[in-house]
Amino acid sequence: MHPDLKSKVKTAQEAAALINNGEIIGVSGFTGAGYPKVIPAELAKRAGELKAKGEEFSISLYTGASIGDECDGVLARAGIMKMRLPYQSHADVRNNINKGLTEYIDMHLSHSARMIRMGFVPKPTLAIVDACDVTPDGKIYLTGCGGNTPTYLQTAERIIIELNTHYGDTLIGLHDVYIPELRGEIHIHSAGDKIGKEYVQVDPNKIVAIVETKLPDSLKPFAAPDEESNAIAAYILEFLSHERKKGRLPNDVPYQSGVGNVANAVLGTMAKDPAQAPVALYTEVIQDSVFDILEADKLIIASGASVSYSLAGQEKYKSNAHAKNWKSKFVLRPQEISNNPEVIRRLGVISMNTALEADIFGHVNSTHVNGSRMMNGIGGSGDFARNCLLGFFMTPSTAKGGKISAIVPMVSHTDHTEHDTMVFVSEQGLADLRGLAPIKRARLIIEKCAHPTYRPLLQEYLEYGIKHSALHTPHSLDKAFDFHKRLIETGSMMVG
Ligand code: 0RQ
Repeated sequence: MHPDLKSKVKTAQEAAALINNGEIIGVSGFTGAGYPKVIPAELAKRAGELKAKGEEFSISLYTGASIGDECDGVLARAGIMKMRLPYQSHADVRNNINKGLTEYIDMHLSHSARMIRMGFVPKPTLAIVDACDVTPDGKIYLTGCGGNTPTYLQTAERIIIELNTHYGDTLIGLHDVYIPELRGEIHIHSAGDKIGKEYVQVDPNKIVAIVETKLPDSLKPFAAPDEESNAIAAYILEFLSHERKKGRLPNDVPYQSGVGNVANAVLGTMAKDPAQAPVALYTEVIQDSVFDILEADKLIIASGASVSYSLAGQEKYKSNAHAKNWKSKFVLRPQEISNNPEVIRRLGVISMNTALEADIFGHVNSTHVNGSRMMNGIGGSGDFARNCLLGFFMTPSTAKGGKISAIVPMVSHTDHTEHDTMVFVSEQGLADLRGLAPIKRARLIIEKCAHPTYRPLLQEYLEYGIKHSALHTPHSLDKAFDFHKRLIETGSMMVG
């Protein structure tokens, strides 16, 4: 290591001692990839010691999206996370948010970096980033995520680097770091286009500490797809093939796929389908299912904001990165580019995201249980749903062993309005709502997507509305939340 950098090498404990009460910390990390892993635990320890002496200590935490337990979990359990943005999916963070201990700003993932650069929300005072390499003149090579890291590095006054050797040089060259001008055009015309640099350039004087690590991203392996996920995947693939036969869908449009087991199953099924042509991904999260597509020789390119691989997936990637030149198949971008409305619309992306609940008129709740309890956040689902060429919302028709219907009369919180949703899919079937007025949409979604147990109740609600309300969107406000009320009162949306 160059002497200028060597002089900045510190232990995690020494680095944590540089962090002050009230600091706004912008960390690298997106969907469990590329987040700091050793400094947060030392920070939690230090905060505990300060608090024991009666001193105040709390921080605000900005990320790309959800991050691992070593950062989100540790800081949440230490009770020092005063504020959090723009997306999380950790049980301890979620609990603190829902207890009112952490203020949460749930944002479209493409919005956050620009809002920070513009000063609409306060800039971070400190950036802590996981990096593969750093040079004396301030070139920082990121690990598994683009995220909001370039903006945090650009706007923070001080930088701490966790220099992580886990991925070796296998991620170097994947990044395309580009921060758009306010009114600048983004010259991406196909999923693999590169328009930026392989590194983030910073003023090296801002780097106050370098902490060496070799820890992997601690992502759990995906469960083997269950019957419901496989059924949803099959409906989507059949529909895509139907649309192509009708001449409504070009073969070469890229895919975005959300997080989780269902999304993973869709891509896995795609890889196994002999009729499936090679695919490009213009997505946010690249998950293990990409390996199925690669191994089936069907991956043109995977562009995303992160490579969120399980531990086994990380090893698989590393051993093939050079040996099979898998490096050439990936592009990692800042999330304001991976999720950019201009690019998503230009490329004509096919988008697939999971809904928590949807209503009969096509509105989607992705975030709030019973309209009030935060689950994870909107993430990138809105960036893609509004701007895609063809958009799917997928969900099993019931949750919690059948006690909750995913199709309800009126969503208890709206993340995606009827104007931003197109096709709904559950294990029961697929409803293509494009070009349909509300009553027709409602009939189709009840028939195709609702679970048979809840179909009569939903039909009853619709017919009551048709009798008693205006006939554009026949809601009955006195009954709209009966499903949710029953759930709160009895623990189930079922009657009796
Ligand atoms: O609860 O964990 O206690 O078993 O929600 O549900 O079915 O396992 O599905 O993991 O894909 O999560 C919408 C939350 C779905 C996720 C959501 C309960 C259910 C289970 C998880 P348990 P599943 P998933 C790309 C795009 C928003 C962001 C987004 C999400 C748990 O996909 O956060 O799309 N999406 N980003 O039992 C109460 C309901 C429920 C319910 C399911 N109606 N009421 N609980 N559950 N439906 C990624 C990024 O942007 C980074």
